[in-house]
Amino acid sequence: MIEHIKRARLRGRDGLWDIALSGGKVTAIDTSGASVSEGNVESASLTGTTVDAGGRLVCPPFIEPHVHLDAALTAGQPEWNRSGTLFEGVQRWAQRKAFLSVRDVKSRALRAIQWQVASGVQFVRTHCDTTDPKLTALHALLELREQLADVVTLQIVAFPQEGIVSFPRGEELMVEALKLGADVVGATPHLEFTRDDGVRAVKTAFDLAERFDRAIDIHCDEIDDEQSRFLEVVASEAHHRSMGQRVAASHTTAMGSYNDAYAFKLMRLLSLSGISFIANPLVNIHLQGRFDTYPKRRGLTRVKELLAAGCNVCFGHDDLFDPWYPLGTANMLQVLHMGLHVCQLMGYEELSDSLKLVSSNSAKTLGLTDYELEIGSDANLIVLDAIDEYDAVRRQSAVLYSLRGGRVIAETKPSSTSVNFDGQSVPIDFSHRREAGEGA
Ligand code: 17E
Ligand code: FE2
Repeated sequence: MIEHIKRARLRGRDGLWDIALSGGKVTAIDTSGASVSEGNVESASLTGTTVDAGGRLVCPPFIEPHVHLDAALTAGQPEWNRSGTLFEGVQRWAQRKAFLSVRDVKSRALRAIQWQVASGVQFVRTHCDTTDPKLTALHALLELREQLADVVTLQIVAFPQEGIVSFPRGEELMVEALKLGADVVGATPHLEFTRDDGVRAVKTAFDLAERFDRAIDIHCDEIDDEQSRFLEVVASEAHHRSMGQRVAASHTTAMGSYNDAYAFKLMRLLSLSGISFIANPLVNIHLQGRFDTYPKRRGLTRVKELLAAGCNVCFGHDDLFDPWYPLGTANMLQVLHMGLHVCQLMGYEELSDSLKLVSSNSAKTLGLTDYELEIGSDANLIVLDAIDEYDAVRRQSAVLYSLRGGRVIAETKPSSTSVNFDGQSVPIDFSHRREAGEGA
């Protein structure tokens, strides 16, 4: 068990800090009397019950608010998604789904969770396809949720990939999934056969959430069709039922195609409703725009505008080497990096304040309490190989240590690189701080 973290940098605070941990909680955060040399020369280290952060950034853990662990690591089985569309992904997954076993799902999901934990994630919301009469994947993920509770908090969404209304016994399977213990109610209104079916699916999801006292996370308008308008239905249901704090709209990529007059009108309802948004930059930029020639749409929701309107927005990875996405290592800084580019959130303040998109904002979306690094909160934190937030984002810094309840659950040794210039070996430090007085 770690009892002290020395010489830590903290978000939103100047200087260096010492953090005391005891009984799985943060018990003190005090100004450190010590100093640290500038740059990347000193690294973090662990001796006995003390982590010396060496001036590295210490934050609450990363959060994965949207992933499909049931499908993780199945890309190419039995066939690759060659068109790169969401629709071929659904078709390829249906082929693979026919061969699921509890063992198969558990071993793939476990591997994916290990990758997540290795890059500092400790809270995961996973979707789990309920359009399988046996609910095999759900049984597997429910077992993992209990078995891995020490290292990761797993929320499972009952996710009807092929529809609540359009799939045979779709609603019954959702009910069964919730009775078995799924944490969150999902829906896929834009994939239902008709507009009316989509509206019915959304209302059914809200009814089920009320009946079983669960949160809601809807795959909503994940399509480039500018006429896909289920988000207004989700937001209005959330508003009328006063459920916004427990509702998330995932993807909403059609918002990137709406005309500005409609988007303006919609924005008021979105703010009023208090719902959260999850964009999935890696997967949205890959799957959307596939039916366009040029100009080709980016297919991401209006992240910048939603943030400006005061809405809560966070980023998810969505897929790890599966029918919808052939890459991925579960690193949320890679997700963030893509999102900042595609959404053009590249101003200085936007970059220096961007970790919230994979941490604090995600905590709000998932309804996590006790998440921030404060006295009295759980001793869950990560030590990043970064001198500040901006540095972490620019370098996609490694997580040197991940602590859960004060216990080290992941560790990465920093790599070192040098160049040979003029016969001299020069150690390379990719971190960089703009010096006062430098430049204009
Ligand atoms: N299913 C879906 O409908 N949309 C996605 N982005 C994934 C699965 C990954
Ligand atoms: Fe998804």
